[in-house]
Amino acid sequence: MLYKNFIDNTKIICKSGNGGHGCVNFLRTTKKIGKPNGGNGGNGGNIIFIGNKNIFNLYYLNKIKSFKAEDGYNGMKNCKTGKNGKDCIIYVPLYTEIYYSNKFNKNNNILIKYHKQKEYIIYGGKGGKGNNYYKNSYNQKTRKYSLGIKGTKLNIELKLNFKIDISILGLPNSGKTTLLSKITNNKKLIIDNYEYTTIIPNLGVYKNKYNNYLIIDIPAIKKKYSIGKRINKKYIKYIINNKIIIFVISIIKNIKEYNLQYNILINEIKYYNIKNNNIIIVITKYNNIRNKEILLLKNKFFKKKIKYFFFDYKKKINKLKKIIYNIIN
Ligand SMILES: Nc1nc2c(ncn2[C@@H]2O[C@H](COP(=O)(O)OP(=O)(O)OP(=O)(O)O)[C@@H](O)[C@H]2O)c(=O)[nH]1
Ligand SMILES: [Mg+2]
Repeated sequence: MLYKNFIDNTKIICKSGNGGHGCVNFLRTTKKIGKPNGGNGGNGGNIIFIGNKNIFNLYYLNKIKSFKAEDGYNGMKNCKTGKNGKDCIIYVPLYTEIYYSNKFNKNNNILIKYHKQKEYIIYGGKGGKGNNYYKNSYNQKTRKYSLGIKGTKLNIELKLNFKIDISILGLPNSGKTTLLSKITNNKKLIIDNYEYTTIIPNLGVYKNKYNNYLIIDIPAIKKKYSIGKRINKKYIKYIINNKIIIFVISIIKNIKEYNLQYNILINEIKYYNIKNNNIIIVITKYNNIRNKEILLLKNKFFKKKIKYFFFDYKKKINKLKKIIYNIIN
């Protein structure tokens, strides 16, 4: 099963609301037509972007594609101003970059950095004036009014530019997504006993008592290609400058598999010039490996001062969390 939910850039179309029209009306007292009393139109709704720390994805925006704020209401008699149109509020993840051009500036670029940051990207059209507005001592019976100004339609590009704290790398079916689900307590992730189940990164939040950390499960490193062609280039940006990289290595038949997979993973990150002193090795699927061999591996880690964790998906991962905690805090 595929879990296609991670979209990190998208183009959407947004339109602010039209302004309501001004109203032409006159006060009616018995038979006489009295003074102008047509009200102004309401303003059209704005397009507003708001940062939200609980969203990590542009998936829904990418699905909807087109956003429109409400039009302002027309003015009414008795000098009543029409209601303003409702704003269209678009919630985006932190570190979303918003690109758009308008008549004032060709290349606008706004970065959403914090929770609840509010950016008015397109203002709604102003409401028109009613004839009450245009009356004056010379013209007590004016029928003059103005139309509301039309809203503005813009193409807007959104790009996620967030910083990942921890990335999980490994070969197909090694248990990367299972590990992410354990660290983040997210049971909704798709875990399956097939290779390349994850084809688009899964993103999660690892919470400890001080902070939230973004953690990413990168689609498996392909086995066959040559070095530097196994991690999809477009995911490299998520692995650069991480606080921690976790290598998930499954040893099913014997511990020789460890060296084989470790070399693939380390060569790959070296190829992309990714330097990280905090690599944690997580060993999975070692149920059939004899204790003697496991001890050998543990000795090797100890001698080389490698941080490691033997993962059993049925058990708690407190020890791993402690290792992560000691590095990050
Ligand atoms: N025995 C054992 N099975 C595990 C362990 N971790 C994961 N599995 C199983 O291995 C299979 C693959 O797990 P995933 O988490 O989907 O592996 P993945 O690395 O994300 O796989 P891809 O996304 O396809 O690359 C699932 O059936 C898991 O239940 C483990 O520590 N021991
Ligand atoms: Mg997976």
